[in-house]
Amino acid sequence: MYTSEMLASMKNVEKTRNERLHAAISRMGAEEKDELLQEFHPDYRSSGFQVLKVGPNKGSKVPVELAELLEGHSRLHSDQLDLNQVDYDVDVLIIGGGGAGASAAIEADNGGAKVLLVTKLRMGDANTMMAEGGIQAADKANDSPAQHYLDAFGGGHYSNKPELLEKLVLDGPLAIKWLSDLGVMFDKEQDGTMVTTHGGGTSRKRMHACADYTGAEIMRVLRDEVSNRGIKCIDYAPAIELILDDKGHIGGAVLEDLDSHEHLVVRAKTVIIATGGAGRLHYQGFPTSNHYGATADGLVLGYRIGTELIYADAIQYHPTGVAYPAQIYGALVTEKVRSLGAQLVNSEGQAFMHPLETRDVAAASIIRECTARHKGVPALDGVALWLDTPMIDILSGEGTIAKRLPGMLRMYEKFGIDLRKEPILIYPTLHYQNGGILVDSQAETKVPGLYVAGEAVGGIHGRNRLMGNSLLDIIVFGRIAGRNAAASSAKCELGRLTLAHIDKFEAELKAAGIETTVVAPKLLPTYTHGRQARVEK
Ligand code: MEZ
Repeated sequence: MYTSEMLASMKNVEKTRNERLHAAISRMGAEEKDELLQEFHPDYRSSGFQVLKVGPNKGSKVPVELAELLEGHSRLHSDQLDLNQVDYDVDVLIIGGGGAGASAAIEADNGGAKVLLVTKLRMGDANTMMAEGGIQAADKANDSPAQHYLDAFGGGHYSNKPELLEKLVLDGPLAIKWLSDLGVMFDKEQDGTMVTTHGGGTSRKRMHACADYTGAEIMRVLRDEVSNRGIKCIDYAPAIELILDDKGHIGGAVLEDLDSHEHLVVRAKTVIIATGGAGRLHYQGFPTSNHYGATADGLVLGYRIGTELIYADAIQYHPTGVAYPAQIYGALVTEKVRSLGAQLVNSEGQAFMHPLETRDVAAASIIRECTARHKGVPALDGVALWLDTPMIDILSGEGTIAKRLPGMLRMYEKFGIDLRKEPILIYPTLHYQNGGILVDSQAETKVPGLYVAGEAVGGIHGRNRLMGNSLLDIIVFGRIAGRNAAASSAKCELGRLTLAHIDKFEAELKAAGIETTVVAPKLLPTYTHGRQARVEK
């Protein structure tokens, strides 16, 4: 399956393996990391960013592709719909059907609220489903939430919002228990204790996993729970605009039925944005590990009604995306592969960094190796590095890959590559938006009644998230948002519904001299045939 050029380079990896098995690689110092990031991390490439001219973050830089959407036109005119003609009238509207949305729905239901969950694709089509390696929580005797806090704070370059990070780590053990009680089958030792491993930047083994399909297992259970409770869900119905009431409180959303093109008006006393990430915007041309619907919709909807973004210029490139073969280009190779012993190795068979540096540092280091140091292996249209997977079974015992990484093994087997015997080729892939909408510790934005949970939130992870803290935040903040939205809806009297903010935003665009044909949210990635493709089938 590998080309002759790749096979020649692979010989170097095999030649040095024995020596590398016993040689410890030291971690980089703080100064070295800073220099590396500034020179090689894509967040520092000025051509990838644009300064916003309108909205709450006017004057700040965000990725060019996101700026176009944030400064795009609404899909609606303010007077296009009669907002008295309400299709759904609910207490809590949840926009997004991933782990955060589902957790919020369960807690809002516990709170006695009338809940509606709407999703652009299908319930569970979300980055949650794609998460592989695990979920962090400090629930072992040698660990503590304080230790977890310090790790995440360091990994986030000390920029995490303290009140959000505190909630994350304190609620971590509870989140694992909640998921276990619902039926998530975490990996356990013979005696029933949880199997935990390290992730990049962790000082304790606190990654709980369900083999290498942790997110899929969590989503399976959450989706079942939402369905068993009879919570109303509508698929293929993305929100295309938020609605306010005449006092500036959130009032609901307009949905678009992707089959009929009809608009549906949802009157809601509270709204939770749980729309996930932006990988499908392919910042700076990077491939992505994200699901098909990850187009930053929630950020766009929130921005237009005045919610502020934080760290929208901090993007996570997962160090190990598939670089070969083409059929799975950009897909995630879980960090757990390195937690279990695989090393990153260049074309000459040299290990050039500690395998568990934080993700931003690891991605920048790989890019440096491939560009400035010219030690990449030609793969498809670019260059890549080796991830020496056969080291895992040598270091952790034969059968470890089959047991702990069955999904990864199967994915590569389809293309004739046995990662127990051969290394694999990787390169950074666009994985996560570290930033997002600013919320307080109750998951509420500055717009009363509007909450956010999951990847659409910014600030929890600072400028760089650690592995496994995203599966944790969707549970912790999904539950907080659901609980609070239910409680606040019980006290809410909505005023007259309006879409007047669309005119206000249009006026801002005009005053800033922005002339654009872009309409947002984008809903589906550029390379789609969209609705037509579905109809033609
Ligand atoms: O948190 C993540 O992004 C994660 C678990 C990814 C992975 O490498 O498996």
